[in-house]
Amino acid sequence: MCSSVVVMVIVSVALVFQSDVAQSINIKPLTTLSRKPVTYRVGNIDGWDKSHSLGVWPNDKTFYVGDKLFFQYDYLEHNVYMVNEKGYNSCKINKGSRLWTSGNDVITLGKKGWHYFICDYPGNCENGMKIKVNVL
Ligand SMILES: [Cu+2]
Repeated sequence: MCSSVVVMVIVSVALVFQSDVAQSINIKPLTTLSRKPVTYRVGNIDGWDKSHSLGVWPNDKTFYVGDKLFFQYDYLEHNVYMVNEKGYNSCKINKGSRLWTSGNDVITLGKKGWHYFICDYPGNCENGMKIKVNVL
């Protein structure tokens, strides 16, 4: 008699505890964008420059919508065009591409998918002054 009451109490306590744990797990689902936007300095210490191997610069990074690319460069020798894939591969400006020229350009990655950037000063893109980043 007495022992069955004790068992019931233990079972009830266990059930309450269990439902608390289940609720706390369900409160906050994980999302892919679980961090604040990040601003990346393109080319790290070298900046946006043809002396740097820019092609591999994005490889160890994960870009999300809202992140920014900071292009720093000598505006008398370089610029930044956002082009399409064909423009990236051919190093030629396509219709609808966008241009930045300040030497201190912060460009927001506003949507998912591939983004392509090149410098269109003669020979620069052909020598590796271009990057492509995939935005998640
Ligand atoms: Cu250039």
